[in-house]
Amino acid sequence: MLKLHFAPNSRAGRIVWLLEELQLPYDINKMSFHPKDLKSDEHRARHPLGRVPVLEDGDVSIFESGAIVDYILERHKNGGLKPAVNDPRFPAYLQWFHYCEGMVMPPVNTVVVHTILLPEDRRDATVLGQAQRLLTKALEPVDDALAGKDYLIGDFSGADIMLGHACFMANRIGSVSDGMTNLKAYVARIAARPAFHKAITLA
Ligand SMILES: N[C@@H](CCC(=O)N[C@@H](CS)C(=O)NCC(=O)O)C(=O)O
Repeated sequence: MLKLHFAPNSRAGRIVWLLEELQLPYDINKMSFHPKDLKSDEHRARHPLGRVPVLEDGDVSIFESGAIVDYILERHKNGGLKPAVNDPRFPAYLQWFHYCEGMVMPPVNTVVVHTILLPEDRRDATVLGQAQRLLTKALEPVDDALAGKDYLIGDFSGADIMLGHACFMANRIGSVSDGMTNLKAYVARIAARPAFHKAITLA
């Protein structure tokens, strides 16, 4: 049985979302988003930085949300929700899948740190402003790519599990402007998926 190490309001939601979309059975270890759980010796043995998500599957223990999504799709869904290597949509799939952690999440992290996580006297308005501008720039190509499409490569795929979740988070912190109409509609479309709703409301 797959076992997911989870904390609420985190990237672990991506894995719950995927498992729910695929209707795969899984166990869940719910931790609090707090150092007492995440930085415990027990959890550091699973993830050297004490982060989530971590997935266990028999003898396998794997971290990094993108790696986990790909692992599940390859080992447990026979490539479902992922185009085949010779499919014309494969390059776009890879691109948007990796654009999530590569380009969108770094400024999302900085915005969250300087608006929520740090105590007020340690927040830096200059750093925050830079991250917000960078995030807007990073989201513009996603808005463009979604013109005339419901999902990033047309059909719903693992790329949406990654980047769609990041876009939802970016919207939640107020970084998706009303002018990004394709992206706004995309976030609403994702939020309406029952599996996503289950993942995002899991506490
Ligand atoms: N690139 C990693 C990022 C993992 C990560 O930073 N997770 C956050 C939650 S979204 C975390 O565990 N933070 C706890 C901490 O930094 O103490 C992934 O995609 O899994």
